[in-house]
Amino acid sequence: MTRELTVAAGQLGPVARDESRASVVERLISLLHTAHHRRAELVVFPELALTTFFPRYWEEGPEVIDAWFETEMPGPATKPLFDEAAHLGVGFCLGYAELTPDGHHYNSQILVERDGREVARFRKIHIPGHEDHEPWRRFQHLERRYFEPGPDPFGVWPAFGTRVGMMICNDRRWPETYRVMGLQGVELICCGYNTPVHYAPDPSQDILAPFHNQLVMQAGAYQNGTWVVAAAKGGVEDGVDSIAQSCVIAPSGQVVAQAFTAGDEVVVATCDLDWCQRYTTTIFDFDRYRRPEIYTRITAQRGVDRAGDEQARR
Ligand code: ING
Repeated sequence: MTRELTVAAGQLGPVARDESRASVVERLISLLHTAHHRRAELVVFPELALTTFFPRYWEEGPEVIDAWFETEMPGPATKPLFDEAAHLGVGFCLGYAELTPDGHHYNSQILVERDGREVARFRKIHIPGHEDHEPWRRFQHLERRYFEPGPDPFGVWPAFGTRVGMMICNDRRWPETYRVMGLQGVELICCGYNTPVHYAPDPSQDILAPFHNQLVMQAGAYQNGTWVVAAAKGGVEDGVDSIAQSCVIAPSGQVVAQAFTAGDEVVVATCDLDWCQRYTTTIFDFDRYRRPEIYTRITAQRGVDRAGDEQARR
C-alpha cells in the first residue's frame, strides 16, 4: 500500500494595498474549498498571504509598520480560516508577517494539521533585499528593514503521514535550505513566495525569473529526494508584476502540476511519498556517498575566501 498525500498550492493573485484581511481570508477559504473538493488534504498558501507585499514600500513609524503584522495566529481575522480548515479536515501552511509578544518581527509560516493542531512555525532564514531607502529603485524590497532573520534552523516535523519541512521564498534559492531538511529525512517541503519579475540590482535576470524559480526548486527536490509544494502570490500587485507558476515538484525533479494563471488558483497533485526513497536510497544515499569532512567551508565561511589559492597550488 503506497503512502499517498494529495496536496494543493493555493495561489493568490494580487492583494491590494488597502485590501482587508477579512477579504483575503475569504479568498483563502474559497481556495480551501476548491482544494478540498479536489481531495487535497494539505493546502500551501503564499508568503505574506494576508496583505499586499508591503516590503515594496518605504514606511516609517512603528505603528505604521506594525500594522502589517499579526500579533496572534490565529487572530480574529484569521480564525475563520482555521475553523473552516478544521471543519473540512484539511491542513494548511500560511505565510504571514509575525510580531511576537516579545517584539520580534519575522516573515513566518505556520503549518496546521487536518485536525486544526498547530504543527510548527517557521521563520524565514534568508532575508533578501536591502535595509535603507533606495529611491533609485522602481519599488523597494525592504525585507531586511522589516524582518529579523529566523533564529531557528530549518526543521522537519512528522505530520500528514510523512515528514514535512518549510521554507519561505528566498530560502528556496539556497541549496543549504534543502540539504539541511534532506539530512532530517524530509519528504515534503512547503514553500510560499512573492517574487517580483524585476530584479533592480541586475535587470538582466528579469527575463529569467520564472526559469530561476523552477530551477532552484527542481534541483533542490531532486538532490534531496523530496516533494516540493510552492505557492505564489502573483500578478500585478500595486503596479509591481510578480511571477506566479505555483507548482508541485516530485523527488525526481519533475514539475507534476503547475498554475495556468497569475490569479487565485488551486494546483493539485497526489504525491506518492514512497517515491522519495527511490532517490534517497540510491543515487542520493547521503550516508553512503556524502563527504562532509571535505565540505567544511560550507559552514565555516559566509562569503568567498580566495586566500586558499596558495595551498591549492602546493
Ligand atoms: N522575494 C525574492 C525571491 O528570492 C527577489 C527576492 C526579489 C528575487 C526580486 C528576485 C527579484 O524570490 C522574496 N520575497 O524573497
